[in-house]
Amino acid sequence: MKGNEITAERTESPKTKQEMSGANMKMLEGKKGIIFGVANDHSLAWACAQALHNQGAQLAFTYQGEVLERRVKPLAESVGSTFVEPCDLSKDDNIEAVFAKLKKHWQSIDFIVHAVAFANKQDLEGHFVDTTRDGFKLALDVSAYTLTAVAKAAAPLMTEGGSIVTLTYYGAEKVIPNYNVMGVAKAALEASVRYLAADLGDKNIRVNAISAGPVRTLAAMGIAGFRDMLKYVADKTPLKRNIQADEVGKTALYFISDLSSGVTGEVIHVDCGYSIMGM
Ligand code: IMJ
Repeated sequence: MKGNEITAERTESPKTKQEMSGANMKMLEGKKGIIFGVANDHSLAWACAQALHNQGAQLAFTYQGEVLERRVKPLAESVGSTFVEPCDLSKDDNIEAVFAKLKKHWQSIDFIVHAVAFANKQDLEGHFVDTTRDGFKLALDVSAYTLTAVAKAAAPLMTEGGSIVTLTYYGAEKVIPNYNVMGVAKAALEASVRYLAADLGDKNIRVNAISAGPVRTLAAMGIAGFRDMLKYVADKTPLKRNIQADEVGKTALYFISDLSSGVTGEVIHVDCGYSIMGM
């Protein structure tokens, strides 16, 4: 036996310096997960997808409606995804259906990226006090409850533990002009992260949120004065700039990889330090 081992060692090709150091070992090789909320190539969900794909993760995607289908399908294809399905997260049967298909496709999954929000346009201008009951319900349903809905559906598939990551914004903590009902929805989302983390911890499922600084995405397009907001924020941050989408992607990679194995229920700010400033 000893002799065989020595022979085997001799016949192995010599390892390069890079291989020896593990520098080309991918962090998410063999990991599988689903990404909700890609709208186009500027989406923070897409930045997460790219960061995870670069580390060897296999990705599934969903879209809502034909317009998004045409945008998401080519993006998904470009990262080798073979699972791209329609899903309206405001419908329980859609969520059930997509996780049933996912179970057939992969048996189990390791992670979820939830990057989904919606409020009526008229509720993102003017005064929060004018929010209607229906507008409030819609914003909280789509932007907050959907995290709990997907966590509940995904937990049985996360047989080896898992990581769930969602996106939030500083408007959950402090009043931001025009963010209005979305601020209340994000506050509910951040509290949901903590309650879900407590519930799912015994299955080794971790739940965390990334509070991203403002970025030019579809979700920010058409927001009155968004350009001015970007400049205002950049001037005030310690780093004197706005964040880039890939910085959110890299933080998602941290949360989904083993690097964050001891972290759950957390909201991390990826905002160039904006939120630490008092004046
Ligand atoms: C959105 C509104 C007001 C101020 C805002 C934003 N700031 C930022 C955003 C400063 C950064 C973007 N953001 C963090 C969001 O969560 C956006 C959510 C959103 C955007 C729209 C636009 C189109 C629409 N409904 C929306 N619902 C949610 O009809």
